[in-house]
Amino acid sequence: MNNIFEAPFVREMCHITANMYRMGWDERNGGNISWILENDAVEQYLDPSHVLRTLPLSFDASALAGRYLIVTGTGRYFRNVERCPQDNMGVIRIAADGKSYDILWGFENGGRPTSELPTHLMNHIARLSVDPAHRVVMHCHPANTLAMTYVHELDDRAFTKTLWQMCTECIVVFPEGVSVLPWMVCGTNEIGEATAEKIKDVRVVLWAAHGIFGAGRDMDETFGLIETVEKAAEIYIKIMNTPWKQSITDAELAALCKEFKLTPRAGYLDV
Ligand code: 2HA
Ligand code: ZN
Repeated sequence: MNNIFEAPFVREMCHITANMYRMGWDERNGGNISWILENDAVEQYLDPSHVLRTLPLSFDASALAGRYLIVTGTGRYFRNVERCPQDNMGVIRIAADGKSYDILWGFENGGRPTSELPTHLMNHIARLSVDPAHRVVMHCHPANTLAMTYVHELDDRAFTKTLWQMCTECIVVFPEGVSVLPWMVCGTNEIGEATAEKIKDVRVVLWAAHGIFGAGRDMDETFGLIETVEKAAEIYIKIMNTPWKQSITDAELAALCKEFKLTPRAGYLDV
């Protein structure tokens, strides 16, 4: 068996959590990540019959039966993942009946997976139903995105269009737009279900006054999505109290999509 501390998926989680902390997106224990891993990649490092603990799930996760995920820990700080991976994250496997999960590695010293595990698993199921290559769900609290949810209307189309106008790259990075949920209690099945409903059509769902959920096929795509939304929100916050002399028009956004051979969300551009 190979040394799990050298596994590419453990190294990548260390790297990404450290980066997210330095971006200022994950104060204290804020934020969580889960990543669906390929079985043969995991089984080079872990004995699949060596289960440390089994914990219940409060909803049906059978669509992920037998899948392994690496997940950050509840109450744990992104700041600490790199120097102590085994305390601050772990590898789980969803049970065949989808009603519980096994912990195979990590979550040492009383750790457990993130409080947002139901939302993560529901989002994985929703994204896999529309994109079989989907693998990563990432949640964090970027300041400008949060700030924007206080001052901008929370309509999906209006919010998306403002973000698209803030940087030329936005419509290229998320042509399907973003979705926004009103404030809700976090860590519950209800917020998980509401997010999963929205994330079938987009890869970014914003939680008003809380944070962002991003989904993607790998870490780079998911991190890049969040980074782009946060950059656009930062520009919006910088200019929102200044009269605009010009912006990017819908015709210009449509021209960008044509050039990059992308289809923007139907009905969002007035062209
Ligand atoms: O504390 O970010 O949404 C972790 C969270 C909960
Ligand atoms: Zn949060």
